[in-house]
Amino acid sequence: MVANTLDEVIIQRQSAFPYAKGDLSRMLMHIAIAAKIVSREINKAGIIDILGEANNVNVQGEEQQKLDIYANNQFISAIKSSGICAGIASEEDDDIIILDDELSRNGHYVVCMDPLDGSSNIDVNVSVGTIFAIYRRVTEPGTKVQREDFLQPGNKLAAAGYVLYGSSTMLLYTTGLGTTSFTLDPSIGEFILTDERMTTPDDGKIYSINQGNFHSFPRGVKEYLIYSQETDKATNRPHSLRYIGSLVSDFHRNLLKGGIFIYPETEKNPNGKLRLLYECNPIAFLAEQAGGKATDGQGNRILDIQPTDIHQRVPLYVGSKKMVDKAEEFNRKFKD
Ligand code: P6P
Repeated sequence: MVANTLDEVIIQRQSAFPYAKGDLSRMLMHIAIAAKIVSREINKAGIIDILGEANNVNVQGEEQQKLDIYANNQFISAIKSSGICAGIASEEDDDIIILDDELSRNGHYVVCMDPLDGSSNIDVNVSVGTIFAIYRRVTEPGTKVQREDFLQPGNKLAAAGYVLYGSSTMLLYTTGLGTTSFTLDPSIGEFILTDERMTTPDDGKIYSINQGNFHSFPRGVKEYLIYSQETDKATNRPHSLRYIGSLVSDFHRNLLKGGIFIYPETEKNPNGKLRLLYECNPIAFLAEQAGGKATDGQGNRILDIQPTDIHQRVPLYVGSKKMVDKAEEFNRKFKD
């Protein structure tokens, strides 16, 4: 049987898409094209002069890496060429990007994206990722998009996904009908179906958090980490801390093996570090669609949070349902 490519799966499922005019299909295919181009550049970054810092600082106050800018440009042009996206909110751009050509202005969708998340890891050859979230616009097609088109809760998402540039390049997406994964076969330039409907374990032994911030964590998080390091009588071993400082990589490992990723409030980031629109929401959507859970640690479902700013940050507790519940139990018990 011929292996299913991303395009084949998207088209086969098109009938299951709401508003199945093929728009969303086309958008996902264009995102996949940009992913292949960025993957090629990342995989030869050590050879060509594209590593290192671009002597620029983005809206987050973070040093922009040359590949950050390259990836941002590739995804913007690929999404724009789909002709159905009217605007983009990117981690790399202060404000929304209004696509105001005739075709785009009539587009029914907007995209929120982190074009290259974890990019500070590029120079040390640690996996990085692209994260995207697709909404139907709420303003009238034919007009310029407004910020309200982007400030929608994650429960309104039409689709979301990520590309993981790791030992292999993988693409995961969901339209609310389960989380599906593909692996790039660079020899034919196709994303090949890997898992039609992913399910994440209900429980696990892996916790992912930047332990270096321990002293500034809320009391409940500290107590949960102490609990996680105690030997589990059933298995006679404690949990394992796995953290490589690249959200997509840390999340993807836990999605497959079972685990929890936590980025809570810290002194430096009192609302957590990760951005709601283009990191937490898409990751939460993928997690829930694979049977996992994603909250802000205080019982609020990430996908129900009403955004107020395109670069808004929220605390993120995401992964195996029982582990998220356990961490929240400690937050309730040890409220600061
Ligand atoms: P810290 C990368 O910069 C990122 O946005 C995520 O990919 C990652 O999970 C997090 O920040 C790491 O942050 O504070 O632990 O270095």
